[in-house]
Amino acid sequence: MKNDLLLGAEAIACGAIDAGISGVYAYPGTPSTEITEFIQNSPETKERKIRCSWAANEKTAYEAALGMSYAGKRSIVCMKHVGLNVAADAFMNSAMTGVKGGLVVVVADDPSMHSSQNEQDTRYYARFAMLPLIEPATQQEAYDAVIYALDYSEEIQVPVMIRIVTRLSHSRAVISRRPSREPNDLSLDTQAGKWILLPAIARRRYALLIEKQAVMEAHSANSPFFRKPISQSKKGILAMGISYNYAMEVIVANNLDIAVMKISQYPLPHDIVAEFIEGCDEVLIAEEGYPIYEESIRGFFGNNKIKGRLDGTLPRMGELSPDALAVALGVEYSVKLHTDDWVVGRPPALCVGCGHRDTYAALNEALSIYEDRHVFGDIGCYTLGALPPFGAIKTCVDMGASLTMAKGAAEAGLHPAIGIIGDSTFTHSGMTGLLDAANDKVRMTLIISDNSTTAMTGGQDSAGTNKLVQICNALGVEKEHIRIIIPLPKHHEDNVKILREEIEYNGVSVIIAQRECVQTAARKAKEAARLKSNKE
Ligand SMILES: Cc1ncc(C[n+]2csc(CCOP(=O)(O)OP(=O)(O)O)c2C)c(N)n1
Ligand code: SF4
Repeated sequence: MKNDLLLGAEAIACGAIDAGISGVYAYPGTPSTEITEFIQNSPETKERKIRCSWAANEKTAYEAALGMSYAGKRSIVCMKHVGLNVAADAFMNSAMTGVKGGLVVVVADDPSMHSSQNEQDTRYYARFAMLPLIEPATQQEAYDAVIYALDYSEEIQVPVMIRIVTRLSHSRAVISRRPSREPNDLSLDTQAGKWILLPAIARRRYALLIEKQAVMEAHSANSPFFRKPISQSKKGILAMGISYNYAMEVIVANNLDIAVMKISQYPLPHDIVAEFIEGCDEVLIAEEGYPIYEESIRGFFGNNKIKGRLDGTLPRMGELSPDALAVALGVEYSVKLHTDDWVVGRPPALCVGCGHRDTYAALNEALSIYEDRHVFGDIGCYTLGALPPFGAIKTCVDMGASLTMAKGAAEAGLHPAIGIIGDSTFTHSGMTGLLDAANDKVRMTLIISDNSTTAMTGGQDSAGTNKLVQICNALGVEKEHIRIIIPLPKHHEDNVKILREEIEYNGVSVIIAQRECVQTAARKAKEAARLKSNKE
């Protein structure tokens, strides 16, 4: 046993390494990014040649992990919650094909939306796909869960999900690590028809998935992450995942006599949950995320007995906390650090010297002669162009939506119709939209704000670096209407002129604003200096 002080995300990474994975597949997204970064930087990864580079998006990541599973080896695929929307087609259908080598899907949810557009709850997806999900409450459980889930996936022959949340992913605890397991050998899946989801086979596979539900529920009831109540109190809490810690913190601090049942594995083990609720007069359902199980439990046990997010006993949205649990239990408890007293809040802003600033300055001036100034934005550092001093974009919905929304608005009659997208977002979900726009010969302009990195999530490699001109041309944009500008103050007048020329072109034009992110450039320079001084 070896002890390490690790973030929850890093504990997941260590669990995967120690469980003998042959690959990690991922697209960055807070709060999941550190899982892959930890694996990329681990000495074991080099020694064992664990495959670990970033994928173009979550769907390509998921399918590649599925391919590794088909070949008999173990893999994990990691993403933030909204990434699962992108991978959903592959994910849902992989429940039907099943797996060979263990496949664990780690999804990091972001309740309270610290750095996300929504707070969707991944447990819905697991229930939708009828797959098992484990929701660790602590960093140690996160580590243990990956090892358990990879074994379980091979045993039951389906992908197993692990759901973590920001608070767990980004806080540290000491983890005991186990000795590493050897990776699986290459052994291709030869089971006839299993992977060919033609209707006749798919129907059989679906029947098999339904049959497995009882086995999965039995596993949940015997889960190593399940805790049965110690107290016999008639007042109960059904605590799921990390909410268990919040409940226990308040109970211990106030010396309360409450029966707490902890659930960390799904499908919900219905029988033991029903028995617990039947034995109580009142049960608080504490689940981090949507009131998914509260809703179904209310259906069985009625509104009088069940308390939770739906009746306002707990807040309807946002993260739970010991404070929220204390209010729900009617006791005094506060661990709030009054950070407002010593940390001055300030609105987020683009870094000084950032190329996106000069792109927006040029764009705003180029558009100043038009009456309708509607620029469709996207997700990345450049979304901050929505705020003062630029106020340059009107939308930010999901990755890739800038250009397809500009296309739709152009088709509705808007001119100029402009989308602005980052280089990583473009290769993640923008390319197919550009193909549509080129095929439909839409009058619109796409600006790719290319800083050669995925800056917003910490500067990971961007899949399209040095390939954007060829990609746009191959997708049908004419060479003369793919223009490169350098977003620097000294090129401002030229950039405004180029933007105006392309806005007036009656077809699809692309302007690539190309300048490396100053933070990534500084980091690379520091790393190069460090390597040089190591050599000397
Ligand atoms: C489906 C999905 N996956 C991942 C993310 C997290 N994320 C937001 S923007 C972004 C990419 C940013 O890179 P880029 O488009 O190059 O813009 P930059 O931040 O470099 O300006 C990522 C990974 C997300 N919001 N949605
Ligand atoms: S991290 Fe890079 S891209 Fe993001 S605001 Fe700073 S300089 Fe701009």
